[in-house]
Amino acid sequence: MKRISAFLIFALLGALLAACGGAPAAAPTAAPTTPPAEATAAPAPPSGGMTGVIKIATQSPLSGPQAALGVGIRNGAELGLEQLGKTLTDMGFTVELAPFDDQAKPEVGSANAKNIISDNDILCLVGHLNSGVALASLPDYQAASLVMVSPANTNPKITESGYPNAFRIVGRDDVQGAVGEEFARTELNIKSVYIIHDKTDYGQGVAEFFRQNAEKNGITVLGFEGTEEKSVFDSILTPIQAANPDLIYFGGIYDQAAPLFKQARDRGITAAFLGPDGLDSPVLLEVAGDAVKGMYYTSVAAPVSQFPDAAKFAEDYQAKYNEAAPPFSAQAYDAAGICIQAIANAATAANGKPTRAQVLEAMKTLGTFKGITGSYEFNAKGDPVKGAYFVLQVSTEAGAPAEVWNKNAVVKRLEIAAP
Ligand code: ABU
Repeated sequence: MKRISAFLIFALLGALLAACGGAPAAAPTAAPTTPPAEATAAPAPPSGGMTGVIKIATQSPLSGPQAALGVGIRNGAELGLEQLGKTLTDMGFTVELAPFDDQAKPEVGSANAKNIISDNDILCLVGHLNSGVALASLPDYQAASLVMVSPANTNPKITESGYPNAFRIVGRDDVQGAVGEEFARTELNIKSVYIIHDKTDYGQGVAEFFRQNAEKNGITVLGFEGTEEKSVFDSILTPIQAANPDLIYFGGIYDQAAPLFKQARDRGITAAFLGPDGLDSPVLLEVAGDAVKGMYYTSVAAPVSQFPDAAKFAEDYQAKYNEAAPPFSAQAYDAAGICIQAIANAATAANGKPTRAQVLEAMKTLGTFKGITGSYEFNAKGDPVKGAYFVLQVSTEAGAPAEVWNKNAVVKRLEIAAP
Protein backbone atom coordinates (compact mmCIF):
# COMPACT_ATOMS: atom_id res chain seq x y z
CA MET A 1 0.00 0.00 0.00
CA LYS A 2 2.90 2.34 0.97
CA ARG A 3 4.64 1.50 -2.35
CA ILE A 4 1.44 2.32 -4.31
CA SER A 5 1.09 5.71 -2.46
CA ALA A 6 4.69 6.61 -3.20
CA PHE A 7 4.19 5.70 -6.86
CA LEU A 8 1.06 7.89 -7.03
CA ILE A 9 2.89 10.87 -5.44
CA PHE A 10 5.76 10.55 -8.01
CA ALA A 11 3.26 10.19 -10.87
CA LEU A 12 1.36 13.29 -9.73
CA LEU A 13 4.61 15.30 -9.42
CA GLY A 14 5.65 14.20 -12.92
CA ALA A 15 2.28 15.22 -14.36
CA LEU A 16 2.51 18.62 -12.65
CA LEU A 17 6.02 19.24 -14.02
CA ALA A 18 4.95 18.24 -17.52
CA ALA A 19 1.94 20.58 -17.28
CA CYS A 20 4.29 23.44 -16.33
CA GLY A 21 6.51 22.73 -19.37
CA GLY A 22 9.37 21.27 -17.36
CA ALA A 23 11.16 18.16 -18.59
CA PRO A 24 10.56 15.00 -16.66
CA ALA A 25 13.45 14.14 -14.40
CA ALA A 26 15.73 11.51 -15.86
CA ALA A 27 15.85 8.27 -13.99
CA PRO A 28 19.01 8.15 -11.92
CA THR A 29 21.69 5.74 -13.06
CA ALA A 30 24.66 4.68 -10.94
CA ALA A 31 25.48 7.08 -8.15
CA PRO A 32 28.71 9.02 -8.82
CA THR A 33 31.61 7.62 -6.80
CA THR A 34 33.65 10.85 -7.10
CA PRO A 35 32.49 14.45 -7.08
CA PRO A 36 31.81 15.91 -10.55
CA ALA A 37 34.96 17.29 -12.19
CA GLU A 38 33.53 20.84 -12.28
CA ALA A 39 33.32 20.86 -8.52
CA THR A 40 37.06 20.48 -7.95
CA ALA A 41 38.76 21.66 -11.18
CA ALA A 42 40.37 25.09 -11.61
CA PRO A 43 38.24 27.75 -13.32
CA ALA A 44 37.45 26.80 -16.90
CA PRO A 45 39.79 28.19 -19.60
CA PRO A 46 38.36 30.90 -21.88
CA SER A 47 37.04 28.36 -24.38
CA GLY A 48 37.10 24.59 -24.47
CA GLY A 49 40.57 23.10 -23.90
CA MET A 50 42.40 26.04 -25.47
CA THR A 51 45.28 26.31 -23.04
CA GLY A 52 49.01 25.77 -23.17
CA VAL A 53 52.01 27.11 -25.01
CA ILE A 54 52.13 27.35 -28.79
CA LYS A 55 55.48 28.15 -30.38
CA ILE A 56 56.27 29.30 -33.87
CA ALA A 57 59.89 28.71 -34.84
CA THR A 58 62.08 30.65 -37.23
CA GLN A 59 65.16 29.36 -39.02
CA SER A 60 67.41 31.85 -40.81
CA PRO A 61 71.01 33.02 -40.58
CA LEU A 62 71.33 35.08 -37.38
CA SER A 63 75.11 35.10 -37.56
CA GLY A 64 77.63 35.21 -40.38
CA PRO A 65 77.67 37.29 -43.57
CA GLN A 66 74.01 36.72 -44.49
CA ALA A 67 72.65 37.73 -41.08
CA ALA A 68 71.39 41.09 -42.39
CA LEU A 69 68.54 39.31 -44.18
CA GLY A 70 68.29 36.43 -41.70
CA VAL A 71 67.85 38.70 -38.68
CA GLY A 72 65.21 40.61 -40.65
CA ILE A 73 63.28 37.36 -41.10
CA ARG A 74 63.48 36.59 -37.38
CA ASN A 75 62.46 40.15 -36.45
CA GLY A 76 59.61 40.25 -38.97
CA ALA A 77 58.21 37.01 -37.56
CA GLU A 78 58.63 38.35 -34.02
CA LEU A 79 56.61 41.48 -34.87
CA GLY A 80 54.04 39.21 -36.53
CA LEU A 81 53.62 37.21 -33.36
CA GLU A 82 53.34 40.35 -31.23
CA GLN A 83 50.73 41.97 -33.46
CA LEU A 84 48.81 39.04 -34.91
CA GLY A 85 49.28 36.46 -32.14
CA LYS A 86 46.26 37.98 -30.36
CA THR A 87 44.12 35.60 -32.40
CA LEU A 88 45.65 32.76 -30.39
CA THR A 89 46.05 34.50 -27.03
CA ASP A 90 42.37 35.52 -27.13
CA MET A 91 41.55 31.83 -27.50
CA GLY A 92 43.50 31.09 -24.32
CA PHE A 93 46.92 30.04 -25.60
CA THR A 94 50.32 31.45 -24.71
CA VAL A 95 52.27 32.25 -27.88
CA GLU A 96 56.06 32.22 -28.11
CA LEU A 97 58.68 32.65 -30.81
CA ALA A 98 61.45 30.02 -31.03
CA PRO A 99 64.23 31.51 -33.19
CA PHE A 100 67.00 29.29 -34.58
CA ASP A 101 70.24 30.35 -36.31
CA ASP A 102 70.87 28.18 -39.38
CA GLN A 103 74.01 30.18 -40.29
CA ALA A 104 73.03 29.80 -43.97
CA LYS A 105 74.50 26.27 -43.76
CA PRO A 106 72.49 23.19 -44.79
CA GLU A 107 74.09 21.01 -42.10
CA VAL A 108 73.25 23.51 -39.35
CA GLY A 109 69.68 23.88 -40.60
CA SER A 110 69.27 20.12 -40.60
CA ALA A 111 70.66 19.79 -37.04
CA ASN A 112 68.35 22.58 -35.85
CA ALA A 113 65.42 20.89 -37.57
CA LYS A 114 65.92 17.82 -35.38
CA ASN A 115 65.77 20.00 -32.26
CA ILE A 116 62.76 21.88 -33.58
CA ILE A 117 60.68 18.77 -34.18
CA SER A 118 61.58 17.41 -30.73
CA ASP A 119 59.76 20.38 -29.16
CA ASN A 120 56.10 19.43 -29.39
CA ASP A 121 54.99 22.99 -28.69
CA ILE A 122 56.42 24.16 -32.04
CA LEU A 123 53.48 23.97 -34.43
CA CYS A 124 54.72 25.96 -37.42
CA LEU A 125 58.00 27.26 -38.85
CA VAL A 126 58.83 30.51 -40.65
CA GLY A 127 61.95 30.05 -42.78
CA HIS A 128 64.42 29.77 -44.33
CA LEU A 129 66.39 32.46 -46.16
CA ASN A 130 68.42 29.92 -48.15
CA SER A 131 66.71 27.34 -50.34
CA GLY A 132 69.57 24.86 -49.87
CA VAL A 133 69.17 25.05 -46.10
CA ALA A 134 65.40 24.59 -46.36
CA LEU A 135 65.88 21.57 -48.62
CA ALA A 136 68.24 20.00 -46.06
CA SER A 137 65.73 20.59 -43.25
CA LEU A 138 62.49 19.63 -44.98
CA PRO A 139 62.83 15.83 -44.56
CA ASP A 140 62.78 16.30 -40.77
CA TYR A 141 59.91 18.78 -40.91
CA GLN A 142 57.99 16.37 -43.10
CA ALA A 143 58.59 13.42 -40.77
CA ALA A 144 56.98 15.49 -37.99
CA SER A 145 54.22 16.98 -40.21
CA LEU A 146 55.60 20.42 -39.33
CA VAL A 147 54.39 23.18 -41.65
CA MET A 148 57.14 25.39 -43.11
CA VAL A 149 56.08 28.76 -44.55
CA SER A 150 59.00 30.35 -46.35
CA PRO A 151 59.18 34.12 -46.77
CA ALA A 152 62.20 33.88 -49.11
CA ASN A 153 62.99 30.51 -50.70
CA THR A 154 62.71 30.62 -54.47
CA ASN A 155 64.28 27.38 -55.72
CA PRO A 156 61.59 25.32 -57.51
CA LYS A 157 62.60 22.14 -55.61
CA ILE A 158 61.06 23.57 -52.41
CA THR A 159 57.58 22.89 -53.78
CA GLU A 160 58.40 20.44 -56.58
CA SER A 161 59.85 17.68 -54.36
CA GLY A 162 56.53 16.45 -53.01
CA TYR A 163 56.80 17.80 -49.45
CA PRO A 164 53.16 18.26 -48.39
CA ASN A 165 54.26 20.56 -45.55
CA ALA A 166 56.30 23.03 -47.66
CA PHE A 167 54.70 26.39 -48.44
CA ARG A 168 56.16 29.70 -49.60
CA ILE A 169 54.75 33.14 -50.24
CA VAL A 170 57.34 34.20 -52.82
CA GLY A 171 57.77 33.35 -56.48
CA ARG A 172 60.15 30.84 -58.06
CA ASP A 173 63.52 31.00 -59.76
CA ASP A 174 62.35 29.32 -62.96
CA VAL A 175 60.23 32.45 -63.42
CA GLN A 176 62.70 34.88 -61.84
CA GLY A 177 65.52 33.70 -64.14
CA ALA A 178 63.28 34.19 -67.17
CA VAL A 179 62.17 37.66 -66.00
CA GLY A 180 65.81 38.70 -65.56
CA GLU A 181 66.83 37.34 -68.98
CA GLU A 182 63.96 39.05 -70.75
CA PHE A 183 64.78 42.36 -69.09
CA ALA A 184 68.48 42.03 -70.01
CA ARG A 185 67.68 41.22 -73.64
CA THR A 186 64.83 43.61 -74.32
CA GLU A 187 65.55 46.58 -72.03
CA LEU A 188 69.33 46.53 -71.66
CA ASN A 189 69.96 45.23 -75.19
CA ILE A 190 72.38 42.63 -73.88
CA LYS A 191 73.99 40.42 -76.56
CA SER A 192 76.53 38.52 -74.45
CA VAL A 193 76.71 37.42 -70.83
CA TYR A 194 79.19 35.80 -68.45
CA ILE A 195 77.35 33.94 -65.68
CA ILE A 196 78.79 33.34 -62.19
CA HIS A 197 77.02 31.44 -59.41
CA ASP A 198 77.70 30.45 -55.82
CA LYS A 199 77.29 26.65 -56.27
CA THR A 200 74.27 26.54 -53.94
CA ASP A 201 70.86 25.11 -54.85
CA TYR A 202 69.61 28.67 -55.07
CA GLY A 203 72.47 30.47 -56.81
CA GLN A 204 73.30 27.77 -59.34
CA GLY A 205 69.62 27.10 -59.89
CA VAL A 206 68.66 30.65 -60.80
CA ALA A 207 71.84 31.05 -62.88
CA GLU A 208 70.87 27.96 -64.87
CA PHE A 209 67.38 29.32 -65.50
CA PHE A 210 68.95 32.58 -66.71
CA ARG A 211 71.32 30.62 -68.98
CA GLN A 212 68.58 28.41 -70.46
CA ASN A 213 66.54 31.47 -71.40
CA ALA A 214 69.58 33.37 -72.72
CA GLU A 215 70.60 30.46 -74.96
CA LYS A 216 67.05 30.01 -76.20
CA ASN A 217 66.65 33.70 -77.01
CA GLY A 218 69.97 34.39 -78.69
CA ILE A 219 72.16 35.92 -75.96
CA THR A 220 75.69 34.51 -76.29
CA VAL A 221 76.78 32.85 -73.03
CA LEU A 222 80.54 33.42 -72.82
CA GLY A 223 81.04 31.59 -69.53
CA PHE A 224 79.21 29.79 -66.73
CA GLU A 225 81.27 29.34 -63.54
CA GLY A 226 80.57 28.39 -59.95
CA THR A 227 82.67 29.66 -57.07
CA GLU A 228 82.58 29.62 -53.29
CA GLU A 229 85.20 32.37 -53.10
CA LYS A 230 84.06 35.19 -50.84
CA SER A 231 86.79 37.80 -50.98
CA VAL A 232 89.43 37.67 -53.75
CA PHE A 233 87.97 37.19 -57.24
CA ASP A 234 91.02 37.65 -59.48
CA SER A 235 90.90 34.12 -60.87
CA ILE A 236 87.22 34.57 -61.76
CA LEU A 237 87.54 38.10 -63.12
CA THR A 238 90.60 37.56 -65.36
CA PRO A 239 88.74 35.37 -67.90
CA ILE A 240 85.68 37.62 -67.66
CA GLN A 241 87.80 40.64 -68.54
CA ALA A 242 89.26 38.77 -71.50
CA ALA A 243 85.80 37.69 -72.70
CA ASN A 244 84.48 41.30 -72.45
CA PRO A 245 80.76 40.46 -72.01
CA ASP A 246 77.95 43.01 -72.15
CA LEU A 247 76.64 41.63 -68.85
CA ILE A 248 77.83 39.76 -65.76
CA TYR A 249 74.92 37.83 -64.22
CA PHE A 250 75.58 36.65 -60.65
CA GLY A 251 73.39 33.92 -59.15
CA GLY A 252 73.87 34.09 -55.40
CA ILE A 253 73.69 36.29 -52.32
CA TYR A 254 74.80 39.86 -51.68
CA ASP A 255 77.72 38.96 -49.41
CA GLN A 256 79.55 37.37 -52.34
CA ALA A 257 78.18 39.63 -55.06
CA ALA A 258 79.34 42.86 -53.40
CA PRO A 259 83.11 42.19 -53.46
CA LEU A 260 82.80 40.49 -56.88
CA PHE A 261 81.14 43.55 -58.46
CA LYS A 262 83.43 45.98 -56.66
CA GLN A 263 86.58 44.19 -57.78
CA ALA A 264 85.23 43.95 -61.33
CA ARG A 265 84.79 47.74 -61.51
CA ASP A 266 88.14 48.33 -59.81
CA ARG A 267 89.78 46.30 -62.62
CA GLY A 268 88.07 48.39 -65.28
CA ILE A 269 85.43 45.86 -66.33
CA THR A 270 82.57 47.89 -67.81
CA ALA A 271 79.96 45.13 -68.22
CA ALA A 272 76.50 45.77 -66.76
CA PHE A 273 75.66 43.78 -63.64
CA LEU A 274 72.45 41.85 -63.00
CA GLY A 275 71.36 39.31 -60.43
CA PRO A 276 68.37 37.87 -58.56
CA ASP A 277 66.73 38.53 -55.18
CA GLY A 278 69.74 37.25 -53.23
CA LEU A 279 71.20 40.69 -54.02
CA ASP A 280 68.21 42.42 -52.44
CA SER A 281 69.99 43.81 -49.38
CA PRO A 282 71.36 47.25 -48.50
CA VAL A 283 74.59 45.47 -47.55
CA LEU A 284 75.25 45.11 -51.30
CA LEU A 285 75.38 48.91 -51.52
CA GLU A 286 77.23 49.28 -48.23
CA VAL A 287 80.09 47.03 -49.39
CA ALA A 288 80.20 47.65 -53.15
CA GLY A 289 79.36 51.39 -53.09
CA ASP A 290 79.58 53.12 -56.47
CA ALA A 291 80.12 49.82 -58.29
CA VAL A 292 76.45 48.87 -57.82
CA LYS A 293 74.74 52.26 -57.92
CA GLY A 294 72.31 52.24 -60.83
CA MET A 295 72.59 48.47 -61.41
CA TYR A 296 69.46 46.38 -61.97
CA TYR A 297 68.36 43.32 -60.08
CA THR A 298 65.27 41.16 -59.93
CA SER A 299 63.47 40.40 -56.69
CA VAL A 300 60.52 38.47 -55.33
CA ALA A 301 60.61 40.53 -52.14
CA ALA A 302 61.52 44.14 -52.98
CA PRO A 303 62.17 46.89 -50.44
CA VAL A 304 59.37 47.30 -47.90
CA SER A 305 58.59 50.76 -49.33
CA GLN A 306 57.01 49.00 -52.34
CA PHE A 307 54.12 47.67 -50.25
CA PRO A 308 51.62 50.37 -49.20
CA ASP A 309 49.99 48.08 -46.62
CA ALA A 310 53.37 47.57 -44.96
CA ALA A 311 53.84 51.24 -44.01
CA LYS A 312 52.93 50.65 -40.36
CA PHE A 313 55.14 47.56 -40.26
CA ALA A 314 58.06 49.66 -41.55
CA GLU A 315 57.46 52.23 -38.79
CA ASP A 316 57.08 49.60 -36.09
CA TYR A 317 60.20 47.77 -37.28
CA GLN A 318 62.28 50.96 -37.22
CA ALA A 319 60.99 51.79 -33.73
CA LYS A 320 61.57 48.32 -32.29
CA TYR A 321 64.87 47.37 -33.93
CA ASN A 322 66.31 50.81 -34.61
CA GLU A 323 66.94 50.09 -38.29
CA ALA A 324 65.00 50.13 -41.55
CA ALA A 325 63.06 46.94 -42.23
CA PRO A 326 65.17 44.88 -44.64
CA PRO A 327 63.78 42.95 -47.65
CA PHE A 328 62.03 39.70 -46.64
CA SER A 329 61.20 40.99 -43.13
CA ALA A 330 57.66 42.05 -44.12
CA GLN A 331 57.27 38.70 -45.89
CA ALA A 332 58.31 36.98 -42.64
CA TYR A 333 55.60 38.99 -40.84
CA ASP A 334 53.07 37.62 -43.33
CA ALA A 335 54.45 34.08 -43.07
CA ALA A 336 53.99 34.29 -39.28
CA GLY A 337 50.44 35.57 -39.83
CA ILE A 338 49.73 32.56 -42.03
CA CYS A 339 51.07 30.19 -39.35
CA ILE A 340 48.90 31.90 -36.72
CA GLN A 341 45.76 31.70 -38.86
CA ALA A 342 46.32 28.01 -39.68
CA ILE A 343 46.93 27.18 -36.01
CA ALA A 344 43.82 29.12 -34.95
CA ASN A 345 41.68 27.35 -37.56
CA ALA A 346 43.08 23.98 -36.48
CA ALA A 347 42.45 24.80 -32.81
CA THR A 348 38.85 25.73 -33.56
CA ALA A 349 38.32 22.49 -35.48
CA ALA A 350 39.97 20.43 -32.74
CA ASN A 351 38.41 22.45 -29.90
CA GLY A 352 41.79 22.55 -28.23
CA LYS A 353 45.50 22.82 -28.86
CA PRO A 354 45.99 21.24 -32.28
CA THR A 355 48.57 18.72 -33.38
CA ARG A 356 51.05 19.54 -36.15
CA ALA A 357 49.12 17.23 -38.46
CA GLN A 358 45.96 19.22 -37.76
CA VAL A 359 47.80 22.49 -38.52
CA LEU A 360 48.96 20.98 -41.80
CA GLU A 361 45.37 20.05 -42.65
CA ALA A 362 44.29 23.61 -41.81
CA MET A 363 46.95 24.98 -44.19
CA LYS A 364 45.39 23.05 -47.03
CA THR A 365 42.06 24.81 -46.54
CA LEU A 366 43.37 28.21 -45.47
CA GLY A 367 41.81 30.08 -48.39
CA THR A 368 43.12 33.58 -49.06
CA PHE A 369 45.31 35.23 -46.43
CA LYS A 370 45.46 39.01 -46.70
CA GLY A 371 48.88 40.14 -45.58
CA ILE A 372 50.83 43.38 -45.67
CA THR A 373 52.84 42.34 -48.74
CA GLY A 374 49.94 40.83 -50.69
CA SER A 375 47.08 38.37 -50.60
CA TYR A 376 48.20 34.77 -50.57
CA GLU A 377 46.46 31.61 -51.63
CA PHE A 378 48.39 28.38 -52.07
CA ASN A 379 48.14 25.88 -54.89
CA ALA A 380 48.37 22.13 -54.28
CA LYS A 381 52.18 22.24 -54.40
CA GLY A 382 52.47 24.98 -51.77
CA ASP A 383 53.32 27.82 -54.17
CA PRO A 384 51.36 31.06 -54.08
CA VAL A 385 48.84 30.88 -56.91
CA LYS A 386 50.43 34.05 -58.29
CA GLY A 387 53.94 35.25 -57.55
CA ALA A 388 55.13 38.87 -57.58
CA TYR A 389 58.32 39.61 -59.51
CA PHE A 390 60.11 42.95 -59.56
CA VAL A 391 62.88 44.46 -61.63
CA LEU A 392 64.55 47.15 -59.54
CA GLN A 393 67.32 49.67 -59.99
CA VAL A 394 69.69 50.54 -57.16
CA SER A 395 69.31 54.18 -56.17
CA THR A 396 72.19 56.53 -56.93
CA GLU A 397 71.29 58.84 -54.05
CA ALA A 398 73.75 59.52 -51.26
CA GLY A 399 72.94 58.46 -47.70
CA ALA A 400 72.89 55.52 -45.34
CA PRO A 401 72.56 52.29 -47.40
CA ALA A 402 69.62 50.97 -45.34
CA GLU A 403 67.63 54.13 -46.11
CA VAL A 404 68.84 54.52 -49.70
CA TRP A 405 67.85 50.92 -50.45
CA ASN A 406 64.23 51.81 -49.82
CA LYS A 407 64.54 54.37 -52.63
CA ASN A 408 65.46 51.78 -55.25
CA ALA A 409 63.18 52.27 -58.23
CA VAL A 410 60.73 49.63 -59.39
CA VAL A 411 61.29 49.36 -63.12
CA LYS A 412 58.84 46.50 -63.59
CA ARG A 413 56.31 44.70 -61.42
CA LEU A 414 54.81 41.46 -62.72
CA GLU A 415 52.30 39.02 -61.30
CA ILE A 416 52.86 35.60 -62.79
CA ALA A 417 51.00 32.37 -62.09
CA ALA A 418 53.08 29.61 -60.49
CA PRO A 419 54.39 27.15 -63.10
N1 ABU B 1 65.44 33.75 -52.77
C1 ABU B 1 66.41 34.54 -52.06
C2 ABU B 1 67.05 33.80 -50.99
C3 ABU B 1 67.92 32.76 -51.46
C4 ABU B 1 67.32 31.41 -51.59
O1 ABU B 1 66.16 31.21 -51.97
O2 ABU B 1 68.07 30.49 -51.36
